[in-house]
Amino acid sequence: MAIVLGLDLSTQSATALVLDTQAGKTLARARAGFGPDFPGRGHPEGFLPGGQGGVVHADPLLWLDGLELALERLAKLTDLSKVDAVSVSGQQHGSVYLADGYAAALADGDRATTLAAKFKPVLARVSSPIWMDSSTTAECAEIAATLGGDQAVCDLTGSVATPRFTGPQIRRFYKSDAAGWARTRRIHLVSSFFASVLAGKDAAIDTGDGAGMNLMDIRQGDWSPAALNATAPGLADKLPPVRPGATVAGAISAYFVNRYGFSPRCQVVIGTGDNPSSLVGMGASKPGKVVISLGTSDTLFAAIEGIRTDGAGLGHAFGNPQGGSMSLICVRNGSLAREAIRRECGLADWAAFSAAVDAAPAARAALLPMEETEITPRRAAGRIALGAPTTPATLPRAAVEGQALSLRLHSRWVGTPTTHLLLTGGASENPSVAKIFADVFGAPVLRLAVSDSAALGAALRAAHAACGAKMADLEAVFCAPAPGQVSPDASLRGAYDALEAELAKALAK
Ligand code: XUL
Repeated sequence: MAIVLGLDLSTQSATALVLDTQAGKTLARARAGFGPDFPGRGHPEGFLPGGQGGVVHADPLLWLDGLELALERLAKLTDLSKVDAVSVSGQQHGSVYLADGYAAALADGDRATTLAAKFKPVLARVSSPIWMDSSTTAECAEIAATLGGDQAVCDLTGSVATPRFTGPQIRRFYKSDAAGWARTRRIHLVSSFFASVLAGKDAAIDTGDGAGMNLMDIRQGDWSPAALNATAPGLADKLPPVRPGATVAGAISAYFVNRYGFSPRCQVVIGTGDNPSSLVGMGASKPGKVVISLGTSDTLFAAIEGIRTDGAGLGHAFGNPQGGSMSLICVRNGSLAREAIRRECGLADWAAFSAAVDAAPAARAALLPMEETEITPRRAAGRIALGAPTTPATLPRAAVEGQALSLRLHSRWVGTPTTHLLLTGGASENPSVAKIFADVFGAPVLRLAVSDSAALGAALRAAHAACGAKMADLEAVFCAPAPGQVSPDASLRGAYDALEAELAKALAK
């Protein structure tokens, strides 16, 4: 058993979590927020504001600075020389473009030059497109046309060509910036970039995050030559290999030894996306449990037997870092919409929001709040009202019910009944919200005792892949649900079925 470090590079922050797997304890946790900790950088929410035409990019140098700040804080809390292995979780789909000289920057062990200073001269593209970007509709259509249509892309890669996915983003870069494309020697995902930075050399992309690119053959777990050719010429040479999640990249680089005091024996396990990582961190890497994560984006995901794809083109099949595959749907208007409704109703805080939810009758009025362009369902900003009309008093409950109903409707393609829901993410701490999810899905809701499920998943993967720990043993200790299951109210089932049918009808129009 071992001391392991999990790092999560998410949209808004870098989180570091150290576990002692022998003692079954969390030793330390540190975080750096890209907005709050770097107020001068102009990224209040972790990405560059004001992008036009659906463009949403972030600054990879800020991510590097965030990692360093989180590690600096961590080093004050725990002895990093004791860490046996580390792995990474990263926001999915985001990509980093590196030019000649990047391998030397990765290998540079000089403790006096920061990571950002090492990488600034070797970025082939100064900003990184992230998962919130929706600017690649034309590129998606071009890729789909070359590969034989939406269904063909979905069968091959596990998803229809999807604007936020890395392949369409790469195609847009290739089309719009010939010089930048020519400069690009290596393209990494956020997760594989940070695993490479830690290992001091190129690390592979895992099958979990690789599936979020529209470039990987989901059945082979390797790049699809047809998808690469449909995306950009010469792409195969610019990508690292794809490997199973339990692959060790090598020992940690001299930089982390020299600057933060890591042991040169510390092993780096390749990274994965934040959703596949959360699947592990929630103890749901075997089929049977459905996870709903209520965060900046709301996601619903589950380990699945075999591979299933969503003919409607909204759901995704990703690799499961522990083997097999996982389903995922992603809703853009998560916390953002809940916050907007809270402010609109003049509710000062979440306690007031919960009180309003509790005071309103269940399953009467529901409303799907899409304050920004939505990706599931694919719709322009707007609201869909269901059932009885809402009033300011019933709006908070109606909005959460609408979000839960939409997640239920859009996860039907997965085809397995939900026996247990595991709820995570900021809003899951709210008991009223948890109760609505139990009632709408007609399934008991459990919450994880530990927050930061993506960072936890990274730490558990490091222990499993590099230190020989058994995942089942780790899950029993670190993924135990918090006491108190929230049970569904069976008498509401008929009313929620009717509201879901009404939503399906409204979306079919
Ligand atoms: C999943 C997705 C988001 C990001 C958020 O497909 O786009 O959940 O991974 O970090």
